[in-house]
Amino acid sequence: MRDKIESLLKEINNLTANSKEELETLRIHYLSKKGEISSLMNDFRDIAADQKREVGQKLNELKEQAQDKFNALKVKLEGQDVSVETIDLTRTADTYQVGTRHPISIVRKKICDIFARLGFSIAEGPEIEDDWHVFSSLNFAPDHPARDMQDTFFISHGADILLRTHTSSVQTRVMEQTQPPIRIICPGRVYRNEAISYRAHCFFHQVEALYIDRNVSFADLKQTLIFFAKEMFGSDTKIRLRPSFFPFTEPSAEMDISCNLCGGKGCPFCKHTGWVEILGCGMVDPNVLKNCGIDSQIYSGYALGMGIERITNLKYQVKDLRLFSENDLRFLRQFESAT
Ligand code: 2NM
Repeated sequence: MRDKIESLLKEINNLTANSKEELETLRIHYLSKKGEISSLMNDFRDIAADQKREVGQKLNELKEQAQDKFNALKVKLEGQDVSVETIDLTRTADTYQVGTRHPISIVRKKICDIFARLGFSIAEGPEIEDDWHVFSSLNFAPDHPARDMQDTFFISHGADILLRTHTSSVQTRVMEQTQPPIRIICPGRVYRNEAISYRAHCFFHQVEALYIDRNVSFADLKQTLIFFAKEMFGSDTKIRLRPSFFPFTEPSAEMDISCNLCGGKGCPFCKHTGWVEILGCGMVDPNVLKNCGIDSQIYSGYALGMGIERITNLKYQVKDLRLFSENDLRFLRQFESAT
């Protein structure tokens, strides 16, 4: 029996296998229930008692070595065998499912970047505001319709706490806290009490710009508007200003750009006028400067405000405002390649 164990040990040490099938044949031959080692285990019962200890040890050694050898051959085969290789190093990598920027964020960033290049810095403030910062300081008359519950969301009526209806309230806060020169843009969400439809929502997004210094004139405003329009909509873009009215500016104007769909020739989008309205602007009313502690004898300024949704519609022809707040992935994924 000892000789048999010795010769098996030698045999097993010299084993090789070139395929999984070969290896399996070897496993059956040596390690299965009816294999060589099992049959030696059976013979072991008949061994003389005084030899059991020594032969038993040898037998265990053989079994362990056979198992180790088998495992080693298996590892070696799997490392070489291309048919079981699961990684194809020549394959194109999977694409990552990255998120997309929201169209409002894309356009807000573009607007802010243009003004940043003119030296404007970003200012932000609270969405929950008080009457002073949203209306009174900005020269809104006590009976102005915007103060009506029909138009504004009030949080507490007595204390005059409300949701801001424009980001001008941020500019009030900056004017109260800093002396000119002031050159800021205020992006943010604003709220108005409107019935929701494809063309109106109870919240939307604005960017407002404010520039106050000595000798700021309407000509400065106009140059800024021309620069902005060309940067935003392309260098062929024309602008036109129409007289308008806002409580916080005098004089006030609304700006149209040549329709960027038809190039000004006239199409259904611009109602065949060749122009589309994109923002309001004007020279800051001296009353507003006074209310915020700025000497209107020394300083003057211009301000302008635009709805981001409006600009986004122009750039991307979104037909229904509600798409901006529904988080429908079929809509949002269309902006995958935009920055
Ligand atoms: C607009 C149109 C015209 C505006 C005015 C001010 C402030 F605070 F300086 F008085 N901020 N923004 C303004 C002026 C906003 O939005 C259509």
